[in-house]
Amino acid sequence: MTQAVSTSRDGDLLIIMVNNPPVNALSHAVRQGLMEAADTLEADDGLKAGVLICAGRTFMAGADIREFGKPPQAPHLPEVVTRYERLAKPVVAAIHGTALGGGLEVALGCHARVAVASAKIGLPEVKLGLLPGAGGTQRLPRLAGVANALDAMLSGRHVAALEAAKWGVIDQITEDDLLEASKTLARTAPLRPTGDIPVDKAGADDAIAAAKSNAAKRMRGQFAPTQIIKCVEAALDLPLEDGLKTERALFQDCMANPQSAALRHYFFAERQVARVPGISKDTPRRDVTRVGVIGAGTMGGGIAMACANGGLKVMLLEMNADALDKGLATIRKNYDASAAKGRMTADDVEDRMERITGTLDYADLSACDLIIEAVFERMDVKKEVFGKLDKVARAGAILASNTSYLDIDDIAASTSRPSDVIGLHFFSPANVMRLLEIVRGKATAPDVLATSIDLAKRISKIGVVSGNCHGFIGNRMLRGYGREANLMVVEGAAPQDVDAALTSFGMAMGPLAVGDLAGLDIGYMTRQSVGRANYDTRAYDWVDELVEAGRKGQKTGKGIYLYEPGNRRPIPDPEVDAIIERAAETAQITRRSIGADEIVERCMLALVNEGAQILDEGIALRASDIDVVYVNGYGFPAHQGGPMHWADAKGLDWVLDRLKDLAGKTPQNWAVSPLIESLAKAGSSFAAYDAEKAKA
Ligand code: 3H9
Repeated sequence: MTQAVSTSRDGDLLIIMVNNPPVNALSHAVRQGLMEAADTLEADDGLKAGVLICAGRTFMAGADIREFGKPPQAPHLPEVVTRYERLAKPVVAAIHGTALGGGLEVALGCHARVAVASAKIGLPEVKLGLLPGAGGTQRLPRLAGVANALDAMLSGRHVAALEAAKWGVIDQITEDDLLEASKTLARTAPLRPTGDIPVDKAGADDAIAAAKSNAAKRMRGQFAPTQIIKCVEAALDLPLEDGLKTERALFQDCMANPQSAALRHYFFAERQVARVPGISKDTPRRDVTRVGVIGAGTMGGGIAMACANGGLKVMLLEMNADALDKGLATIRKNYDASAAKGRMTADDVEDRMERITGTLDYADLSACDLIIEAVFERMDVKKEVFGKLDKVARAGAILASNTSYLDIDDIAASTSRPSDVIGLHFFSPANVMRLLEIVRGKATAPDVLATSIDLAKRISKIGVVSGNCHGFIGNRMLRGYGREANLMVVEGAAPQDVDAALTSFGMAMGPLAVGDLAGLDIGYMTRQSVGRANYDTRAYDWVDELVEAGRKGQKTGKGIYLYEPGNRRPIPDPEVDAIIERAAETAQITRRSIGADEIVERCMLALVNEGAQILDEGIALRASDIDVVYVNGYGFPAHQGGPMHWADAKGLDWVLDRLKDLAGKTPQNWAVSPLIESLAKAGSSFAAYDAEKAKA
């Protein structure tokens, strides 16, 4: 018997205990141990049934993702599940924590399932670019019905035990001792192999059609969802054994698809971000229960909501009563909209609103443990606010700026306590977007940083630590990306072609439509302040002409595109085409047709080149952090893994070649990153660079 699985006798029952911290993933040792336990149960005539239970914080949370990509070792998971299903004695799965992926598939192979009320089940393989490959696509529809099974497998969501019980997946929910309840059921459980239950065909066609349309709309460009639907069709049309064969073949296809490698990279990337050199669980933290937010506009209001959602008390400060009332009313309207969609109850709305208090007086911030300013993005304004905070904030309070570009050290210098100052860069809408860039200034104290990393988790954000530079990680990288997108328009691509190429790649929105959404006047003002010598004027002169003609984007009903009242759908405008053509003539550019591949390539290479520079300078701790920033803050498709993973997947030697080619044509726009040069020459990758750094 392996250490990961142990067995013990309890009268005529065999208790099979899995113990493979941290999440009881089904590694080779666990699969082997489960097979041996099945042998023991079968061989001993004194044993009538089994209970499969897990030690630690959770039931098995799935196959061991770290084993993927390595040569598979028998026994394989599908065999383990079938072995349990076909045992001549019933086994009850005792579920606590999360029974996910392969873990749930093993439970489905058991003959009954008991769960504690707090348990959750799910088949999240789609989030790894996979499908449930150990019978889940065949057995879940048999127990839960086709519609519920498709919902679970396409969303990958965690389904609460109570809901799963309604679906027929959990046989019993217990408030008492899980092992005792499972033992009692095991003594009476019928031998009912899930695979022998016929799939209910009523309503199945409609469920399949709805899933196909949902996948086409919401999971555009993703490979796994279509394969999942094919498996469910097989469950409906074929006997179990053939359905399992179809599932196996399509699972292998998913595994071989680059999207799965990208999503697996992304899974581990998200789990790396909180690891910051010099910060450990022993680093002291400051208590945060009261948060001050300065500015009740879109950003401040969203930050206040995010904090209130995380259970914090918020003091929201504005300059005048009108602005404060408007800000509070918007917050209530947003909560009411969530309640109307069934995402929260009316009581939740009142609870959250009670946590937010408005004020016009800086003195009311004196009790706050953390104060986040979200005022106008200008250094003199920020400095004035921090000067005031320095006077009213209690000793030890953390003073944070939501600036998206400005120098945190410069802001900190306007206080007498720079070690308490940090950047907390939220993304709009701040109550929705998951990314939080945590900007560490040169004086930021370790406990301020550690507290901010914890805070991100508390308010359900993914906090990525960044060094201090203009635009930090995310916005700094946008510069080259935006330049290339705009430049290609003058060179010959229509705005809608540029946007379509990038949305087909998987970006949530094209860069030109994003410009219209954010307001073209913002970039215009920045260009006016930095001066024409400091950017490629060919890329932006046509946009400046639009702004000067009053076309500032969605807010004026027209920008790069036209907008019908109340509709955000961009409509190409021939007037804009004429402006672009004139701009090309003035810049003496001979327009040419530009394909989608070139559009994606140039935009991605611009991101990667700047990303590498950011990495080299130590602004980002690791390449995978940059990927997390782009996926969570900029609509980058997780199934492409993030810009740095995209580069690795292409190969850094290819990336270097392409960058050199671009630098040869427009040297002023492309200074090839020395890090890319050295990694490419060594035949290395960003992933290997991260791994080396982690070892050091
Ligand atoms: C599958 O099952 C395929 C089958 O259908 C077919 C096979 C043929 N493997 O997230 P946390 C590590 S696909 C290996 O911070 P939490 C994780 O990296 C799988 N390692 O904890 C981290 O390590 P470290 C389907 C795993 O409490 C540590 O555990 N299942 C795995 O916030 C703690 O993780 C899934 O996709 C794994 N499966 O959340 C479930 N899972 O400390 C994936 C976790 O070194 N897992 N680790 O950084 C999760 O969703 C969450 O981890 C879970 C716990 C909800 C379980």
